[in-house]
Amino acid sequence: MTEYVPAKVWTWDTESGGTFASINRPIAGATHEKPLPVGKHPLQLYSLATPNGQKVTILLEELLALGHSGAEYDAWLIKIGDGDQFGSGFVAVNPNSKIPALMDHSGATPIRVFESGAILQYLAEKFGAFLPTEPAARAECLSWLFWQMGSAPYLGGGFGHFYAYAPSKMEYPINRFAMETKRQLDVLDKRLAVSQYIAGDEYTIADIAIWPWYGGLVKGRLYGDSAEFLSVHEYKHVLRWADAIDARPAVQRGRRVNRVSGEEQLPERHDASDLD
Ligand SMILES: N[C@@H](CCC(=O)N[C@@H](CS)C(=O)NCC(=O)O)C(=O)O
Repeated sequence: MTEYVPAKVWTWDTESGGTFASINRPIAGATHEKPLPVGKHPLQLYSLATPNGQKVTILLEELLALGHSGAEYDAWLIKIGDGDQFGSGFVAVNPNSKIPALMDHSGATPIRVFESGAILQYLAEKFGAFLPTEPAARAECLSWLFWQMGSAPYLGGGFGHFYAYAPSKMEYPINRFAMETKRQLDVLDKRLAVSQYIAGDEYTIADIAIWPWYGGLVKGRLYGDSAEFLSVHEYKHVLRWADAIDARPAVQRGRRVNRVSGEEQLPERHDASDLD
């Protein structure tokens, strides 16, 4: 194999290959005019059932299960493989062109929220649920929420990308990101050995943020044979926690919203009955 020698200045003139190569580009902003649809509920979600997308639909379904009828929402499908995230309407809600993105039309002026962690915090504060108010418990919850936001890109963009999506298998990046992913799983395992949920005795937005990624990983739902490759059976406290969250009815509902592959697909959700 010939060694890659970087040019003095990087230019966008080569096809990188691999899954998602067609949507990757080094510039931001809209590529085409496309307004977003708006449904009947105050909360309008534009998303896809990836782990980042599932965080928000799980929280919304949990809020509805608690009786917060104001959390009713329309969930519109953003097909990232087709470049919907580069439409003008979507870019106006999220200048970073990534799902999930939320519009709250409940007040006099619509509010946009992007970045899944910010959306979780916004909704938890709006409805006063799944985010403790006592300062120490709140700090613990937000610390783990931000831990997830900083850590999961090493799992998804690092390990998952090179293990499952890159055009060829390369030992150096797979080794580096497998090591980091296992370190992160051990962080969670040690925490969950002494705590029922991530932030303490209560189920919070920290669990909702972390579960679709790390729960999905130990349940064997991400990146082909990665569960075996990473020996996820070693993380028994993570497995205990992942199973407990998996069993929650709102989690099972939230996971299905905006799903367009596999079983129980539900491209859009506009009413609770769509999931029944
Ligand atoms: N930090 C962001 C990450 C969102 C993200 O990476 N979304 C992916 C899908 S999971 C996406 O929209 N990718 C489309 C693209 O990269 O063009 C968040 O948590 O909301």
